[in-house]
Amino acid sequence: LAVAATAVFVWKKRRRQRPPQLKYGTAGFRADAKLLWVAMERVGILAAIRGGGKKATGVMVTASHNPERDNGCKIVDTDGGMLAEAWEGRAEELARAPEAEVRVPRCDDGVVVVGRDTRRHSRGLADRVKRGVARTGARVLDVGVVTTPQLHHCVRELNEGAADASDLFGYYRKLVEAYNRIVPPGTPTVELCVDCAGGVGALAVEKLRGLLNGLELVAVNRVGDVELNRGCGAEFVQKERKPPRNYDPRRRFCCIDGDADRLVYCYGRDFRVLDGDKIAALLASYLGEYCRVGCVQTAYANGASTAYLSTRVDSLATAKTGVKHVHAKAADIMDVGIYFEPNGHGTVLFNNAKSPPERLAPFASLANQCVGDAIADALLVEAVLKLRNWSLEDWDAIYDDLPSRQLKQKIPDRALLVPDEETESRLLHPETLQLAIDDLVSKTPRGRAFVRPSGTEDVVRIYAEAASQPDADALARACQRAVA
Ligand code: NG1
Ligand code: ZN
Repeated sequence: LAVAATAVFVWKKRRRQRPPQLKYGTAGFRADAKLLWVAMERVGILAAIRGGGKKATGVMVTASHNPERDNGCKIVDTDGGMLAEAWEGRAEELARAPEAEVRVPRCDDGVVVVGRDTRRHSRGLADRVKRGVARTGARVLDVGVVTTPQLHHCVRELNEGAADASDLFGYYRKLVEAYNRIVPPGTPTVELCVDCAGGVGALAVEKLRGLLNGLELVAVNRVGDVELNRGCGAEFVQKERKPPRNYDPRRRFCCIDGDADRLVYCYGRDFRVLDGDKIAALLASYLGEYCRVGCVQTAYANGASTAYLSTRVDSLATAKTGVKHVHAKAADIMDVGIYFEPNGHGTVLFNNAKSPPERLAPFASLANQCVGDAIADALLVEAVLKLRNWSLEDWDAIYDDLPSRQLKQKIPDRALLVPDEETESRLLHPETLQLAIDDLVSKTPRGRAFVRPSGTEDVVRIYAEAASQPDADALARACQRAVA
């Protein structure tokens, strides 16, 4: 009896315990995988509730470009996009609540599509999500190891009436057909090495091999070749400006991240990086010849790209950091809204999807309309380069990046830094820190700098650009000292 009583006591205590107080950040919950077990089950419940017992929603278990030890999830809304911001608070409440306080409604006719990346703990965490979904009575559609954009695609397809999108056949067919409509057969073949960061993107690259006119994709840094996102992938290359592992300057290279929603290109022995800003510029300059184009950037966009775009697009806007913010603005701008964060996350939205100009129709099916998709974006870039008959050097030469530097600084409580709501490029608090940054900027030729708390890592991000690299480095370091 005493043993049973102890067991009941322990069980009751556990039910009253608060799980880790996670924050729904820039792109969902993200933390050390060990902290996520409870949250994942709650996320399953929330996703089912969001579907309202009728529609499909999705949960992708991934921590994207973060180190292997981290994990997280991205909740996919009924339209195939990211979870509506208004629901983030509810997701937080549910993830943080003691078990005894969780009320689980019935969502019998809903479907939650569950996918995961290649991390060791992703399968177990996805099982937790499934358990949460099952508690609501909704059906789980497990699509296994997929890229984040593939999961978004599945959700959208299901809600648009597809019987089953889980084999991804429709996803690949759409890409191949659209690309091959732009690039005719018989076009001389270009080889493109895709640095897959040791992640799931390699599976998609393999699927497309041999199917694209004039383009042979080669997966480099496949699952198991390297540790996920370490010394390779889009985040490493864009932030560190260093060649990824297994880089070969004689071959054409692009780099994607751990869940294949970011893309940057790189080339040469002097290692030049063509980032998301340059992808946006390439696509805007081409599409702008046929329709009215708008672009959305974040404060991290290189000043030279902003100057280039400002004279070439019909509308240019700045949004807060994070895809959900740039995506929303791009969906509301001109016929075609292009957004790319410098880190390579972006896409082209065809806002009058019913009637894009004839010539652009295949671009409208190639570009992922839900979220940034590294694989689709690489095909867009390759198609435009072929149409223009441009090399990577030609593309790179459209403008010269201003020298810039990004740093991170860990502080005891990054929530003390409150940026402005509009673009997150100024601090409202602490005012003294913003004044110190203003002072440093004013002393730097062509200087620009800002700091903001990251929404995906426990750090403060520091960005600086200036007329010369030493000046950009010095400005970034001085801001870092001011933050620390
Ligand atoms: P945070 O950690 O909030 O800066 C990062 C990226 C965003 C976005 C999200 C989601 C930078 C400077 N920030 O957000 O652009 O991609 O991750 O993945 O690259
Ligand atoms: Zn990613």
